[in-house]
Amino acid sequence: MYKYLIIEGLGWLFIIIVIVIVALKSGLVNKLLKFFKRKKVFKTIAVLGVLVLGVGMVLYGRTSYPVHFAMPATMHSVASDHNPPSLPLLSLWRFLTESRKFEFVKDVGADPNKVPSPINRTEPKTVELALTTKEVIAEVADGIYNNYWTFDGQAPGPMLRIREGDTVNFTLTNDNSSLHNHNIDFHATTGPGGGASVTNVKPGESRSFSWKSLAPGLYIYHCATSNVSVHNSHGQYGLILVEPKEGLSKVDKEFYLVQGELYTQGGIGKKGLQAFDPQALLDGIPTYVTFNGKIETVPRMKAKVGDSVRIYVGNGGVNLVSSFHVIGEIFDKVYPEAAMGPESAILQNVQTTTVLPGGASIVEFKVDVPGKYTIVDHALARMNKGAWAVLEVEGDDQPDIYKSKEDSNNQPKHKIDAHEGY
Ligand SMILES: [Cu+2]
Repeated sequence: MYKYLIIEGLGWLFIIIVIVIVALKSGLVNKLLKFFKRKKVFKTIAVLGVLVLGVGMVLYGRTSYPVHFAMPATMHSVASDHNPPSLPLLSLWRFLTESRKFEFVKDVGADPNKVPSPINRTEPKTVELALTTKEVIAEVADGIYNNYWTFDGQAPGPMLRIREGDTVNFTLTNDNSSLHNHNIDFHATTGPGGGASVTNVKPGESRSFSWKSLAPGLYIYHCATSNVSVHNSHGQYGLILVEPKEGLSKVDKEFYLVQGELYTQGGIGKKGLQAFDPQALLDGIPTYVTFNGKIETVPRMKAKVGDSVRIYVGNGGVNLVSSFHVIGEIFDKVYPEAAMGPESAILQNVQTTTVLPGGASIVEFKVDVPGKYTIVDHALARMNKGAWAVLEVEGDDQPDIYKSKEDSNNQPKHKIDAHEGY
């Protein structure tokens, strides 16, 4: 993953060598040396001194440091949030020297099929849950490496599932290899920080707390260690479903998708290890927008014609509101903002639904026609940044619902749905 940095460095070295050789051959260096020899040393120092003073005054005059809302120094480099803050170069040095401890995760993207089984209990109980915060290196896409901060080595963290009224005994462990402190804020938890105030863990530490789930719904959990947006934009978010007492209707397939954002110094597609870009984070312009942490390479969500499908959708943020849409489908049912309860609205026949940063939604639909269905944030430029996943539906054609009027063998290639271009 350092290959591209080395190639770039060698490139600059070659360019500098050529410039130096040209400068020597053309006599430019000699002219400069003669100039300084002819003048007295004092004058030279005075000229340079005035020059440095001038440049310094210009830079000082142009820079402002508003006391209360300046970007924290801790955000200036790839390894942030040290306490006390360290200089960017020191942070970078620490990352380069200590990141060798990081695990290289082959596939950091959470599997959308990994949804915990429905809860069949009719009574609440005490459940034990645990997560481990871990900083890892993994690919966003082929050859593009990122330093992810994760729950359990994946982004998003594992989907959790409990029942309304359950009491949760939760333990957060921070892996030994971490460079940063972490904690967890469950949006399903009622209490200060959603648990963040009692789960701050240094590398190698564990902390536990218990909480009672008071309200059903689908909730984001995320790291809330300062600077929170930095932790979230490194991949520290996930979903917990609090099933209502009466349970949810049975469906054939359940999937787990969480939208997220990555901010890298290298532009989109730049290969090699990418440094974090705090300015892009502040500007709200992510380099990558992902479903389940990275760019999908093969469709992982599969269903059969006639299946009823439920997708638990979250948005880890931190900046973008998601316009969640499945191309070629209509949601039969949406739990807007993942709200649940007897007085809660359930929407029917919806094309696109909102998933707010730090929020969630539940969509349900029956798949009627075979084919590939691309799932997107319908702010479609984000597709070009990676915000898509594919649901593959197998089964017999359903000409009553959908058929081409052309002979399929004679169809020109460009008429084939561009989204099918795997
Ligand atoms: Cu964190």
